[in-house]
Amino acid sequence: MNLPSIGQIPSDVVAAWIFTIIVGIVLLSWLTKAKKWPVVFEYMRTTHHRKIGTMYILFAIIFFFRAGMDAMFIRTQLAVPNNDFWVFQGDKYNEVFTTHGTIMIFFVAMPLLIGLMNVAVPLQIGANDLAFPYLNAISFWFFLAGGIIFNMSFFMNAAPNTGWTAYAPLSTDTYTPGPNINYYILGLQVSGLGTIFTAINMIVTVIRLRAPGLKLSRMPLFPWSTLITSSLILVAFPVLTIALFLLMFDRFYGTSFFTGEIGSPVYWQHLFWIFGHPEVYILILPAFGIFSDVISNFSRKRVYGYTSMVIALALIGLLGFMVWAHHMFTVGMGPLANSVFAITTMLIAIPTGVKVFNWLFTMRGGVIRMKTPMLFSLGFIPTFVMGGVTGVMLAVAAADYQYHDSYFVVAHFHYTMVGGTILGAFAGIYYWYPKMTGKVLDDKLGRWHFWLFLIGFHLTFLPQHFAGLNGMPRRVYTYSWADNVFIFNAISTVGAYLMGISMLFVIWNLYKTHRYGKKADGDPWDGRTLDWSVASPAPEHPFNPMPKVKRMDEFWYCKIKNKKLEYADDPRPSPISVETYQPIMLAGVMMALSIAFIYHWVWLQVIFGIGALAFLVIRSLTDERRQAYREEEKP
Ligand code: HEM
Ligand SMILES: [Cu+2]
Repeated sequence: MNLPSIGQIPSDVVAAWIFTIIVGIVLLSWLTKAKKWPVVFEYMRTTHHRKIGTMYILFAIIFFFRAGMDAMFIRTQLAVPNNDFWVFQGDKYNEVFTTHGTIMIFFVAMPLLIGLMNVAVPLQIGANDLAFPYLNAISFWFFLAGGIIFNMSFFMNAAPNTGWTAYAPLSTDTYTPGPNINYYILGLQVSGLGTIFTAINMIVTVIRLRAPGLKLSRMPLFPWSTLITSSLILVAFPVLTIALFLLMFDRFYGTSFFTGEIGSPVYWQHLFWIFGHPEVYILILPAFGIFSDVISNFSRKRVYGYTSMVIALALIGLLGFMVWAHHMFTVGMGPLANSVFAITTMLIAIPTGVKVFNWLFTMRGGVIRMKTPMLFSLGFIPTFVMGGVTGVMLAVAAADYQYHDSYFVVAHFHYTMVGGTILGAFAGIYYWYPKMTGKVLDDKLGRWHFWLFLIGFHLTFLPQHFAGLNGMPRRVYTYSWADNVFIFNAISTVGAYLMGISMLFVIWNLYKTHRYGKKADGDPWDGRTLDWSVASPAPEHPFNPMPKVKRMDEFWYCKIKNKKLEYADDPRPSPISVETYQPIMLAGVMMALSIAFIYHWVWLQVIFGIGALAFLVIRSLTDERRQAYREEEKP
């Protein structure tokens, strides 16, 4: 047991405690005064896809502010040479970039996209809910439990400090003996399990629950990207699970998978990147799906080259699994392996290029409306193209010896992750916000958000290419005047603050919209797909009666022909949503179990382990569907 004792705790942790306690008290008293507790309890026991999706997005935004603060600290420390900002030097700096990267990937980008899938996919395919609503609630609470476990580390002054990749041997107990990396392992393990469940849920939903007549070849592109992404998750995440288990065994039980005579740190790199590379496609493909639907909607045209769009999605997904070692050109795999991985990596540019041209052709000759979701989509195209170009540069194995672990890489992946995933998530949030809450976000404030964010983004990350080319390594907390990178870092820091300011417009927008915004009708964007044929916010049982689909964008063609959607007379029985506290309780048990592992409290491991299994048994013995299906099957 090595809990920190008062007196050795650095001032940033103390500040965080004080801040959190004050915010907690304010929040609790507001909930009580505004009589919001019934709403809280309703969301705690819900299994409804829209409510769960909304919670995913809400907590992802909270984590976005948390990891964004980390980014601000990093950038402030790096603003000028030889800087000494607050405590963020040395190992503290390692902690900050580690929590920043890990939280952004696992607890911001992933839940933003999964949240949007939850809200939109069932509505777009004419399903009344996901295939397994109960499992969906488990997924969500596991994500939140994992996020809380990971973030707790900071409050216990034990934040993980080996980078989001947790490279061995640094991450083994020889070099990082404290509980820090245990938080990383258990946090990702619990949330990863939730992600795997979501993938299963999405695949079954898209395959089984489409409205009658909505063939796969007529399905909008966001559900398509969800289907393909979920398949990637099902292959990639179990690899992460296994890698984390092996690392845990090395740390806890004295095995040596990643060190010693037989084990090797390079094994960790292979396992991590066999997961990690597909992971970046898991983050980008749903964003591609969102952009396709948004661009087609706001150009009043059906998406150009639909079939090639689907094939490109699938090809990117497939190639994504064949390129992981481009992260390892410098570990000494030899020229043959390096060449193979270089070539497969470059091949991905082809389907990606197809998609970019299809988006441009979709707009060509269209009636374009510049609403906020469309702005984010338009901002994405050139940004992502730049990220793609630097990606191909990095794929040149010989050149990568120069770029590797420099700020050039940092610039590259932020161009793809922020310029792709985050812009996509913003586009999706502004687009589907009426479906979540029944209100349309203010367009003017949305524009402010967009322009400040986009300008801030390029100011932040464009100069980092040059800092990298000038030799600035990533993961360093200071540099000197002689390094010739001051001006790039200074601009970068200004840009980061601009991005920070842009997020204040989101808060203002949420406040303004809910205080003064009017109620939206079901179809505020003059949409094409089935999600816009139901009320806003989406009701609990939206497709009753069930529409019948005879072509792509059926809803749109019915509108322009002034006809009503036709209805099917023999729809499939719908999944049954229940109200239950079991998922949140199970997630609580998983959290307690994780803490027992993090601090090696064996008795608690046994008790909470049994507790978790008990939930499995209880769930195996209940089946709320039996009764309901029997009702629906009656003639
Ligand atoms: C919002 C503005 C952001 C700023 C100003 C920012 C800034 C930075 C900086 C300066 C680093 C390098 C730290 C170092 O190597 O010393 C970094 C690392 C990283 N960032 Fe960001 N970032 C931002 C957003 C994001 C987002 C949205 C994501 C992912 C979706 C992300 C993912 C990462 C990852 C994975 C790392 C690598 C961490 C590591 O080296 O272990 N960042 N960020
Ligand atoms: Cu990669």
